[in-house]
Order: sequence, then C-alpha cells, then structure tokens
Amino acid sequence: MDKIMLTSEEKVQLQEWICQKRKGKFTLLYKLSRDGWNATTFHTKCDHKGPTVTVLYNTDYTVFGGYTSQSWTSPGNGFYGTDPKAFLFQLRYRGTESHKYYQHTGNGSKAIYCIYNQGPTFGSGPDFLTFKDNSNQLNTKVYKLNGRCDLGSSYQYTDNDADFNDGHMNTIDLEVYQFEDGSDSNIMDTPWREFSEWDTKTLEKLKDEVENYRPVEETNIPMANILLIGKIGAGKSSFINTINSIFRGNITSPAITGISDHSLTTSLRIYRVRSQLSRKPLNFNLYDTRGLEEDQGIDSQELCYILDGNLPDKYTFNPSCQATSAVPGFNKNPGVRDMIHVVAFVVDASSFEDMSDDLIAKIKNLRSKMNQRDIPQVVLLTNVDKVSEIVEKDLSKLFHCKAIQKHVDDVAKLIGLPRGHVMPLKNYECEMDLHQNVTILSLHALSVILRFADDFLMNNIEPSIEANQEGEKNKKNSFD
Ligand SMILES: Nc1nc2c(ncn2[C@@H]2O[C@H](COP(=O)(O)OP(=O)(O)O)[C@@H](O)[C@H]2O)c(=O)[nH]1
Ligand SMILES: [Mg+2]
Repeated sequence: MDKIMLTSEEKVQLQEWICQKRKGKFTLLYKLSRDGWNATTFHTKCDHKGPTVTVLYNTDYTVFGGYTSQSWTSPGNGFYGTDPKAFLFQLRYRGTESHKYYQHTGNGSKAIYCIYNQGPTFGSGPDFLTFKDNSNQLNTKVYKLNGRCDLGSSYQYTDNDADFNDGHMNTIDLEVYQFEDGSDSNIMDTPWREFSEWDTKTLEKLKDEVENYRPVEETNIPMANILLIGKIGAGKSSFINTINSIFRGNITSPAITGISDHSLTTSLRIYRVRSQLSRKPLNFNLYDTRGLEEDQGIDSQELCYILDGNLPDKYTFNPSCQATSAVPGFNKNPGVRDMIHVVAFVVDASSFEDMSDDLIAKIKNLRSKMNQRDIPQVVLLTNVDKVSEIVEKDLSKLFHCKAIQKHVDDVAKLIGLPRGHVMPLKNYECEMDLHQNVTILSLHALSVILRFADDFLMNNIEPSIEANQEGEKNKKNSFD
C-alpha cells in the first residue's frame, strides 16, 4: 500500500459524517508504526483530547475505524462512555473507495469503552476493539493486532459483519487523530496578529508599494528574485496567478495550476508581473519550481543551483538525472542579481499535518542550504478558506480566527521559522472576479516577501559595487 494515510477526500467524507460541514482540523496524536503497539502510549497521547478519529489500515488495503466526540480516558476499571455522536466507518475496501457509515444503536449509551490496558474500543460487544496490552512491537511491516470486530451490539451494520474489517486485524498501521470542528473555531474579539484595515485605502497603498517596489538602491540590483517552493498542489502556481491577476485587473492564469500526482510544473519558470497601466514589468521575479516530493521532487543539488542563480529560465527538471554544470544555459559565474534573494515555502493549511517525516527531513535539509547563504525564508500558508467556514465566508475574520492561529503556530514549528514569518492567505482559484480582501491579503504577503528580499540584498551588496562606492566616496573625500 503506497498510501497509508487518510487522503484529503477521505477527511472531507469524515468531516461530513462528523459535523455535516466540510471544515475541521485533524491532528495526528498516535500512530502505531511510529509510537509502537502499547496501550499506555495510546492513552498518554490520546486521553482528554476531545473528539478523535481512529483509523486502521489493514493488509488487504481495507481502511476502517471509529469516531467518538468523547475523550478517551484510562481508568483501572473499565467504563462505558455515552456518545450519541459516535459512529464506525469504512473508507476503503480492498483498495477501492467504500464509504460506509455504521450508526450506534439506541442513544449511544455504550458507544466507547475506556480502560487503561486497551487501545480504542467501541461498543459493548465490544463491537470494535483495536488492541489490548502492550506488545511494544515497532518497525514491523504487519501488526497482528489482538483486537476484534463483532458489530451488532452497540453499532448497527447493514452488510456482512466481516466486511467492516475484511475479517481480520492484520494491520499495517493504526492512527488516532484529534478532530477539531472548524465551524466553531472561535472568533476572538482581539486579533491574534495586528493587521491593516480591510478597505480600499489599504488595497491601494499595498498595490502602490508593490508596483513601485525597487530593490534597495545601493545594491544596484534591478529585480528581487523570489523562489516559491512547496509540495505539489500547495498553491505555488496559484499564488503567481493571483499576483498576476491583481496587476492585470482581472483573473488570469499564466502558470498552469491543478491537482496531479506529480508536479505539473516540470521546468523552472521565472514569471514577471506587468503593471496594468505602464505595461512595464514590476521589479521582482517569481520562480516557480516543481513540487517538493520525497522521491521525484527537487533535490538539494538542484536547489543549490537555483539559489545560486546557475539554472536558466525554462530549465527542465529530469527526475532520473541530476542537473550538472553541463546543462544548456548554465550560468557559471552568477552574481548577486542572479541569485535567489528570498524563499517562500508554500504550504497548504488544510493538509500540512500529512507531511511525512521524510518530507520534513527534506525541508530541513533544503533549509540548511538556504541558511548557509543567509537567504531569508517565509511561509505562504494557502487554503485558509478550507480551514474555517467563517473565514471562507469572510476573509477579514482571518486574524480573529483561533483555528488559523493554531495552524500558523503549528506550521512555524514544523518548518522551524518564527511565527511572524508565516503568512496565511487565500489564492484566487474559482473566482471569476477580483475580491478586495483576497487581493489585500496576497499583496500584504508579497510586500513582506519584498522587504525580506531587501534585507538579503543589503547584506550582499556585490563586492564590485561596494568597491566602486568606496572609490566614489574616496574621490569625493579627496576633493573635500
Ligand atoms: N480553496 C483554495 N484552493 C486553492 C488555493 N490555492 C490553490 N488552490 C487550488 O489548489 C490546486 C493546486 O494549486 P497549484 O497552484 O496548481 O499548486 P502547485 O502544485 O503548488 O503549483 C488548484 O486547483 C488551485 O485552484 C487556496 O488558497 N484556496
Ligand atoms: Mg505548479
């Protein structure tokens, strides 16, 4: 099974079952293959965490589990928890999508069973017991869990009982997610981050700032180079399209967007945005790269070549062969003007918790290359509209929304950047016309990025320019 995680479609299905709404936040608390088969570990990580989803992935690619809105606890003597909202479910059957919902019987009086030496347990049968005790097994491909499924006591079943778990408990992985309902994501009176007014004046000011941006004068660099990097589907190309649309005055899509398993962006593309009035390009370049994937994504040598300005526009990535200095158009002596001046990690707010450990390690490795060069980094946290329904309806609630604040905190921790470097935003994706608030938010993010680029340029004035300026000063001084 290549994918032993919940897909975003499966999360949407769970959200519909849980709260009839399509918003919510899944936080992985316990993972068998990471934390080991141990009831105590399960309780340490999952007790008192409110609503949770338990998911099992069995060796026949059947994915099933249970939801409870009640917290798990670990009493010495077991007790039944009442939960009218609890249900069991199946998401895949032998590798094929299969959305089945098993409702509790009666009022959900014996929906869950809590005891210190058992993993998640549902119903009085028990209808669904995941495992007992501790085998401490870790790093194995298959866990022969000692739980069982016997639906019918506290949960109704419509099919053959054995269908629920496909008749066995040979498990590749088991996960427990905390679930927080995004619809009641607590809108706070005071914002968690100060932000400008959401009005035309702010929009015009930001537009002006970006349109008239010039890299700090002393550097003599014509353009700021911004590299966008992130997982496939995170919204890199959409951000470029968003900025382009704003300066075109209508929705455009110069960078191809969409969802695909592998990156739609197969070459390095450098985009310029033109002013609507003057038709002149604005003074920054947006570099669109292929996605960040564990296997076929950008590798660290390629990244170094991009950061240092060696690779030409339209350079085509080849997953089976690394870039070398022999590629056509390779710039052997790049200057500061060719380098990347700021990096924006583009992260999808609605799914970044799914990032594998390998991918996180990869990002850390890529970040070390950026740090070696003192290149500032920020995060563009896209898809905020998918995190909270209130924010989806009214973007100006963004900095009052607790759920978004939490996402910002979590992604900052994950990537290892200060919270202030994380900018939540929404790209234009289905809109036919421009909207003031979407525009304000994206322009604000871009203006912060440009300030970071200036910081870098100030510290990296090309030696020849510095020498020149020094010379000028001396000349001037000698006349004084
Ligand atoms: N709802 C929503 N969808 C978005 C947002 N940003 C991008 N998308 C959608 O996500 C999909 C992938 O985006 P894309 O820009 O192609 O990702 P890339 O692979 O990083 O370049 C597209 O279908 C976009 O329309 C956003 O902020 N909100
Ligand atoms: Mg793209």
